[in-house]
Order: sequence, then C-alpha cells, then structure tokens
Amino acid sequence: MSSSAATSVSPPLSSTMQAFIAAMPKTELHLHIEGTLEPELLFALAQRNQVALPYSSVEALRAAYAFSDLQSFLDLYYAGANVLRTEQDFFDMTAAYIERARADNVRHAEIFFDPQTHTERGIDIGIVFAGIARALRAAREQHGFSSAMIMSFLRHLSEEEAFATLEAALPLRSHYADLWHGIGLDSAERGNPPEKFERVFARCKELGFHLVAHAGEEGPPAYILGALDVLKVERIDHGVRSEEDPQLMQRLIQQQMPLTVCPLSNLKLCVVDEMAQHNLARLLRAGLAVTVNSDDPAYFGGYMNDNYLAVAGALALTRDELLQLARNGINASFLPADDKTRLSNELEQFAATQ
Ligand code: ES4
Ligand code: ZN
Repeated sequence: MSSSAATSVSPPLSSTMQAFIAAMPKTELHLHIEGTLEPELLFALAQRNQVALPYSSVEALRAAYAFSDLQSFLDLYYAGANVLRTEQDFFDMTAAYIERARADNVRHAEIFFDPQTHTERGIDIGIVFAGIARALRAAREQHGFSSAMIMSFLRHLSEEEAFATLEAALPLRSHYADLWHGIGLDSAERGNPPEKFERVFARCKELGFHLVAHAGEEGPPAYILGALDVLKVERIDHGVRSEEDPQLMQRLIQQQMPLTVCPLSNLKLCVVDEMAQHNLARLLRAGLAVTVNSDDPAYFGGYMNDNYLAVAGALALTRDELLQLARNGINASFLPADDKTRLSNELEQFAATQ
C-alpha cells in the first residue's frame, strides 16, 4: 500500500463521534469465528478438554499476539483452534462472539468457519456446523440477531481437499439451509492463487452458494482479478491492494464490487505500518463499495466498533462517510431484499435523529 507520511498524529475522536459509531446499526461481513476465541475462553476450553497449552497464562498467550505478517498470525490461530473439540465448544465460542457483536450494535453477521482446521484434527464436520448453528439460531430467536455461515476452504491445502470438504458438508446442507449461504477462501494467500480453486468454486456456484474469496490482502492485484474472473466471487475479502492497479480500481467502482476491509487486521499483520496510512478512506472517496469488518478480533485487538473508531480517528472520516460505510455493509450482505430494506430504514432513521 502506498504511503508518503512517515508518521502522523490524529486528533482524538470527539465523544459525540464515539457515541455515533457505537450506536450506528452495523453489519459484520468478514469475521472468522475461530478468530473470536479470546485467550480466557481458549484457556477454559483447554482445561475442559485437557489440552496442554505452551503458555503459562492468559497474559502470556496474549503477549504472544505480536505478528509480523499473515503467516505468523495463522500459526497461532491454528494452534489456538486445537482446544475446540466438542459441539459445546463451538457453541460457546459463537455465543461469546454474538454477545460481543450485539454490544457493538451489529445487527447481522456473515461468519466464516474453516472445517478443515478441525477435520484435520479428527473432529467431525457435523460437530463444527452444529455448535456454530445452535448459537446463531438462539441469537436469532432471542434477539433478532441475523446471520449467515460461510464455509471457507483453506488455500494452503489442495483443491482435492477442498472438494473432499465440500462432499463431507453437502449432506448437512438441508439441516442448515437457514444459515449456510456462502463459500469462502482463506489462509495463506501468497503462493496460493485463486486459480488453484477454479473447479471447486465452479461446483459451488452450480450448487447455488454465494461466493467470496480473500484476495489482495498480502497477495497482488492479479489475485483480485483471479477471484473475480476465475472464481466468480461476488465480494472480495480485504482487496486493499487493488489500489496498485488503476484499471482494476475502475472496474471495482464500475461494478460496485464490495470489499470487506478489516482495518485493525491490516495494522496487526503489517499490511500497513500505521492506521493513518490505511487506504480505506481513499478507496471510499474514490467510490468503491468498501465495508468495515473485524476479521479475527480476539487476535487483532478489537471488534466492530474498535475498527470503526480506529479508522474514524486516523483517517478523519466524516459522519456521512461512516454512514456510507454502514450502508455499503448492508448492500453487500447476503440478506434478502426485504431484510436489507428493513435494516437500511433503521440506519437512515438513526442518521436522521443524530
Ligand atoms: C485470516 Cl486475516 C486472514 N487472512 C487469511 N485467512 C485468514 N483466516 C483467518 N484469518
Ligand atoms: Zn479474513
């Protein structure tokens, strides 16, 4: 990502703006459920399941969350997921996330989960689906919190393994028809271009899933083009490196292709050196359909509102720009048209009373 200023100090965000961000109705479109496992719960699950951890305390684990790039994070993220063993574990993790999201006035969340992280350890894929879905359904019934599940393939593994995961999951589809709407692609981007998954994504498209893929986080703009043209995705996860290709930028604007940007993630994984250098505001002001999301909040130091607060302060976003980011999130979601309208009305009503 290009930048000129070496350092810059942003003025503190006014309490009015902080309150505005907190109260604004929001959507979460880029959230890895395994990335919401807070050290406290991770330790509790390790104890419950008698899993040994290479850290002596919650504090020691949290102190290890200092990353130099995507891979250095993924190593800890996959190790952390090793404490997840039972349906109840997946339920507890998801329920804790929902509580946190609701506190931030997130109304709707589309949640990635990585079955391969668990099936590789001998956990049945049915356990993964069941625990996550039970928490999401309870949240819908008790609080009107709506959600969707996006099953993601790990791109450092083979396409054959992705096909095997799809095959294992498809018998569950009818049981989770209310939630499982999407297919994603995540994990180590460099060296694992979208083309590697062309056939499995084509199959998922035939099956009627919504398609998304991580692209242009650490990988080059060519991976974004590949995600669009080869995988035929309808959203790009991250996509911040699109700025390096002006032609691609024009296309993203023209197609209003949503980018699910994750500011604190980009900062913690050294995609940017400082938040003031983040290109979210430039992309927004150029007319791209950018959204704000939290990625792996337990690892990156913040949930939805923390992400909004960080960019609002560092990039001097206006109230109208914050509203536009929230609007983009509603439009880019997989919600049916009537739900989008209802949520849009809530947002515009909120805007009108501010
Ligand atoms: C991820 Cl930040 C990020 N990038 C790619 N894959 C991921 N899985 C979980 N977090
Ligand atoms: Zn991600």
